[in-house]
Formats: sequence, C-alpha cells, structure tokens
Amino acid sequence: LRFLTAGESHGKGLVAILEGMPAGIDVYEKELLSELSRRRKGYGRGKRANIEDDEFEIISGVSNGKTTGAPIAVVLKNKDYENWKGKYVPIFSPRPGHADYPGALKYGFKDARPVAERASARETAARVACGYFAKKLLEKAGVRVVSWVISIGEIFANLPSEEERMKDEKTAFYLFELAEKSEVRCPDLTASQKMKEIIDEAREKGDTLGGVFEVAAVNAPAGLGSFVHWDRRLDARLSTAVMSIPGIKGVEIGLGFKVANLFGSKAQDIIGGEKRLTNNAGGIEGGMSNGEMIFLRAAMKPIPTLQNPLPSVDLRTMEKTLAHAERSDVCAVGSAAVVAESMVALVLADALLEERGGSRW
Ligand code: EPS
Repeated sequence: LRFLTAGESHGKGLVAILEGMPAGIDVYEKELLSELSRRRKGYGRGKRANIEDDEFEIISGVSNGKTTGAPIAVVLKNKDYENWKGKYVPIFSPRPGHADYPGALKYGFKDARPVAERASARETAARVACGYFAKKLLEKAGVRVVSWVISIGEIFANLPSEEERMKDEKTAFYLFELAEKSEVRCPDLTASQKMKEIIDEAREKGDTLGGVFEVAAVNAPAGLGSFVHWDRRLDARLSTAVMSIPGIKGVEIGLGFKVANLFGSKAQDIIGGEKRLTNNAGGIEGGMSNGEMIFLRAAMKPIPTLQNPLPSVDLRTMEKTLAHAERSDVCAVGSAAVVAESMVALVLADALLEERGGSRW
C-alpha cells in the first residue's frame, strides 16, 4: 500500500492517490466527509477552517460503493483559492520554527511563499482521505484506530492511569467517545474547558500552543511488521509516519522514554497467558505487534506563525526585521491527532496486507 499527495495550501486543491488497496472494501462518501471534518474542526483552528468544507470527488478506484483494486484518486477542493486567486503575498521574513527558512536556503529562494504553500498542514487533508480507506480495510479485520488529546500547553487532562490507557480496550473506546465530544478532542471535559481558555489567552497575545495526543489501535492482530530487517519493524514504520505530520517533534511507543528508568523486571510485560497483565511495550516487541493494543503518544510543537511575530531577517538583505505574520491556527493538536489516526491506519493496513495479501477482501 502506498500513497502520494499533491497540492498547495492556497492552490486549486489537493490530490491524493492511494495504490495497493484490494477490491471489495465498502466506501461511503458520508463517512469520508465526516473524517475530513473531524480533522478540520476544533477549538484553536483559524478562520480558514470555516472557509473550507473539504468538498471532494473520488475520481477512480471505487465503483458501486466498493473499491475495485485500481489506484484510488481523490480530489479535494480549496475553497479559499477563489480569495487568493490573482493575489500574491511574498514571505521575505521567515517564521522561526517554520519550513520557511530552511526551505528558502534549500531552494535558493528569497521569497519563502512557495515553501510555505506546500509545507502547510493543509496537505494533511489528503492524508486523511487516504487514511479513510485504510481504516475501512482495518475495519474488515476488526481493527479500530482511535485518538485523544492529553495536554495542550501546560494544561494536562485528568485521565485513567497511563497503565490502564495503554492496556484496556474499553478505556480506549471510552476516552475516544469523550474526546469526540470535546472541541479540543480531550476526554477530560473539565480540562477541555481550561484548554479552550489557554487557547483564548494565546490568541489574545498573538501566540500559539502545542500539546500531546495518544493513538491506540485496538484489536490489532499479532505478527504485523517484522524483526528481520530495520525497515520492516512496525514501531519504526509507525513513528516515521507520525513524525512526518507537520509540527510533530516526538513519538513514544507504549511507556516510551519512561521505560528507560525502570528495572528490566518492571519494564517487561510478563507472559502468563494469551494476554499480558501490562502493556508497557505499547503492543510491539521486536518490531512486531504482539496482540496487545498498539499504543503511541506524540508531541506537537506550537504553530510557528505568530500574530505577535518573533525576530527574523529579510531574506533579500539579511537585515533584522520581524517574522512574517498571516492568518493561521492558534492550536491544532486535536486535528494532528486525527491525522495521526490516518497515518497509523495506513501503516497498519500496509502491514496487514503484507501478512494476509489478496486482491479482494
Ligand atoms: C496552515 C495555515 C492555516 C491553516 C491551514 C494550515 O491556513 P491559512 O494560512 O490559509 O489561514 O488553517 O490548514 C488548513 C487550511 C487545513 O485544512 O488544515 C499552515 O500554514 O500550515
């Protein structure tokens, strides 16, 4: 299974091509639309989210509501294109933390606009479109991928223990259901309110916020991925996929960094039967799924476009100035979690097809 995306933030639209999906997977346009809107919405997203409605067209690979085995192509419209048409806003002063500066150095640009247009997280809408088909394939195998936000800035959710979140499938579904009701996708509705307040505070100050989210793949079968070669390891594939989401600076599997502080006798998940008592490994041992819930956590940095801009330079003269500022999001952690679900689903669907193969499902 592989996919490609094309498109710029304020261009005509996005194109996603997903290749390698077997035939016979049910596709419902309403469900795809709802996945796209889960990503687009959320407290802290900018005004752009209200302009876009992620109108899409599936132009190949689906017939009579089922995949055909041919490459699936989805075209997503950028409604905002009409507002940008004929206008051109250069970016001469790169935003610290953004792709602007290294992108301008890389391509020899004095104007970082072409960099910013493609580096924009608008592209993640195309990933969610591909992720929808991966989720539908996983659904046939009884696997579900869910996510929730655990912190935004310094506001931390009060949740069931980490041990329980990593281990218990019912808890995972419960947290997911609550997160779906929260505008910041956080299952602790009291913390959600505080998160909204801190987002308001950031907005008023012309500042931005990041946060941490968790993703769980429930009912994933054992044996996905492999130990036999570095690039077949499932944890490596998952972390690459999640790290590739704009703004992500850290990915942990299971207990993550904390496991390094434990004695071996406390870190491992004892084998006493088919299921383990704990899931510190996040469902992956030796680069393979072990039949426990696959569990990961990712950290997103604050968005680099600040309305109260940081110092920068003018790329034409290298003289000191303030960074470029334009309409942007204040916080997009909830959206990143939805994108991460899609990336995890794409990796797991790929690994599942390696195991089970087949042209039709
Ligand atoms: C983005 C900046 C904002 C976001 C955009 C990603 O857009 P604009 O610059 O047009 O206000 O809203 O995200 C989306 C449009 C989207 O669909 O996620 C950026 O620079 O990354």
